[in-house]
Amino acid sequence: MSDWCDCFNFGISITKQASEIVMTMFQQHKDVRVKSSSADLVTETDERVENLLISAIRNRYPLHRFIGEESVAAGEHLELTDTPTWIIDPIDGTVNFVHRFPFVAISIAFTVNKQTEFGIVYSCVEDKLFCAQRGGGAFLNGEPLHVSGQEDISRCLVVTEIGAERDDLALSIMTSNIFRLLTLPVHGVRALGTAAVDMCQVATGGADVYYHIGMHCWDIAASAIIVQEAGGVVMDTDGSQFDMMSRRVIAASSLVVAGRVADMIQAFPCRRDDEQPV
Ligand code: LIP
Repeated sequence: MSDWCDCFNFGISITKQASEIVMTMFQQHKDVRVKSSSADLVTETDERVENLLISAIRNRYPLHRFIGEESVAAGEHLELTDTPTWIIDPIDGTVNFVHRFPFVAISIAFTVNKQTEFGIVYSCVEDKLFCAQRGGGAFLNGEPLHVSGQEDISRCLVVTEIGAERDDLALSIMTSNIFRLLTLPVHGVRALGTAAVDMCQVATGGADVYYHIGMHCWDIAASAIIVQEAGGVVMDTDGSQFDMMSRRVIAASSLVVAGRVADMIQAFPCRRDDEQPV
C-alpha cells in the first residue's frame, strides 16, 4: 500500500469538489477556444477546475510540483522530476464536455521519483470513481477491479481514440490501424472521447485492450496505474516499456494481447510531452 495515503485521500476529496463545477457547467453554454487543432478545445471551466485543483493542493503541499494540461498549454515548462508531482487533466474529454456527450473525467496522477504512486479518474456524469494506489489494487466506487485476462485478440473488444490530430499522415495511420483490427477481426472497436475513461474500461474487464497515439501524459498517467493494479499490462505501442511522456500507449488484459496489438498497429511521429521546444 502506498505511504502517500494523505495525498491520495486529499486527491479524492478535491476531485469530488472540483467535479461539482464540471457538473454545474455541463449543461451550460460554454465559450470555447481552439488549441492545437479544431478538435483540441478548451473552455473556461477546464482552466477554472485546474486552478482550483492546483491551488488547493499547493496550499496543502507547498513543495510539490504540478504538470497540468492547461498550465502547459499556457506555456508552463513540462518536466517530470523526482519531486512529488501531481499530473492533472481537469476535464479529460473537453470536446465531449462542449457537446454535452456524457463522458467527461477529472484525471489526477501522483508521482514520486518519477514513479506513479496513485491514480484517480472520476467520470463525472457517470459518477464513477476509478482509483489505484501502487501495490494496493484498483477500485471502481470502492469495488475491486480486475482485467478480463483475455488472450485471444479475435475475442477482444478494443478501445482507442482518434485524438486531436487532423493532418493526413496521422489520420491515415489511425484509420488504417482500425481497419487492420476490424478485418482481423476483433469483436469491436469503441471510443468514448476521453482517454482516461477509455483506458479504465480495460481495468474493469469491460474492454480487453486500449491503444492510443498522440494523447498526453495527463490523459493517461492515472489510468495507467489503475490498469496495472487491476492486473493488466501497460506498454509503449512498439512493445517497449511504458513511458508516459512518449504519447504512445497500449493497455491490455494480457501480455499476449498487448503484444499482438503492438505487432499490428503503426504509430505516427509525435513530439514527446517533455521534449524541449526548438
Ligand atoms: C482528450 C483525450 C481523448 C482524445 C482527445 C483529447 P482532453 O483529452 O482524452 O482521448 O481523443 O483528442 O486529447 O483534451 O479532452 O483533455
